[in-house]
Amino acid sequence: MRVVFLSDTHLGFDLPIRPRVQRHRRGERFFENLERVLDHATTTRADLVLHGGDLFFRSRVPPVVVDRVYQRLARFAEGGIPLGLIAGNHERSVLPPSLLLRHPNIHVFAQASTQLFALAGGTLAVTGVPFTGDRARLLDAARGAPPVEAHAHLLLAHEAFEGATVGPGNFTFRQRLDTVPLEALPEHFDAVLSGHIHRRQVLWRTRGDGSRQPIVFCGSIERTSYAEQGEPKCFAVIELGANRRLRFHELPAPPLPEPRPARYSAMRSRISTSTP
Ligand SMILES: [Mn+2]
Repeated sequence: MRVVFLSDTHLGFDLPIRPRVQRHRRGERFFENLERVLDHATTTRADLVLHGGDLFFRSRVPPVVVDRVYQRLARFAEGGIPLGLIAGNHERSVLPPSLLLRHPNIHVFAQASTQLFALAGGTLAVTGVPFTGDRARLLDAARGAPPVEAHAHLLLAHEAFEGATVGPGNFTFRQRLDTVPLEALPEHFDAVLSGHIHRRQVLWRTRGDGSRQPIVFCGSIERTSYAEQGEPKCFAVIELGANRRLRFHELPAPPLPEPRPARYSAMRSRISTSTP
C-alpha cells in the first residue's frame, strides 16, 4: 500500500481576485506544486492520497478559488485514486461545502471518524480528525476510534505534537494545551500523519514493546512566510505492509524575495518629514 501525503497547501494565498496593487504574486506557485503532487500520485499509481488540512489559506475563501480547487480534486478522483481530506485551523476545522466533494472517491472526515479503504495491497483504516488545537480532544478522538480490522492503521491529524520544531530559531512545541504528547498516542496506529507544522520532519515515539511509531509532518507545499525561508518544501510517500518505507519528495520552492529596501527608505523619509 502506497500513500501519498500532502498538507498545508494554503490555496488562495497571495491570489487576489482584483489586485489593487500590481506586484509579483506567489499564489500560482501553490497551485503548481499541488499539480506536481497529484501528477506524482497519478503516474506512480499511488493507492491513496491523504491531505492533512489547511487546504485553503483561510476559512472564507472566494467561491472562484473554492470551485477551482474542488474541480481539480474531483478531476483527480475521477482517475480512480481515492482522496481523503481533513480541515485545518485555517478552515476553522470545516471545509467549505460543495457538491464537488460528493465524488465517490473523495472522503472528507467532517468529524473525527474512521474510514476503511479497500486498496490493492489490502485494507487500510484511516482515522481522520479535523483540527482541534486541544491535546485532550485530539487524544479522545484518536482513542475513541472504534476498533476496525484492517491490514494497516493511520491517524490523520492537523496538530502540533511534542518536540515538533518550526522557524529559524527552531521553536520547539512542548507542554502546551495545544500540543499532543507522543506517549499518550494509541499504539495501534502504524503511523501518524499530521499537517499544521510547515517544516517537514519525523518524530519517533517508542511503544511499550520497543517498536517505533513515526509521526510524519510532510510540511507545507510552498513557503507561507519568512519563517520557512531555509526549509525544503515537500510531500511524503508512505509505504505500508511488509516493506515499510517513508520518503520525502522535494517540491520547487525558490527562496522568498528579501524585503525591498525601497520600503524602508520610504518609511524613513516619512519619519523625517513628520519631524518639525
Ligand atoms: Mn498551515
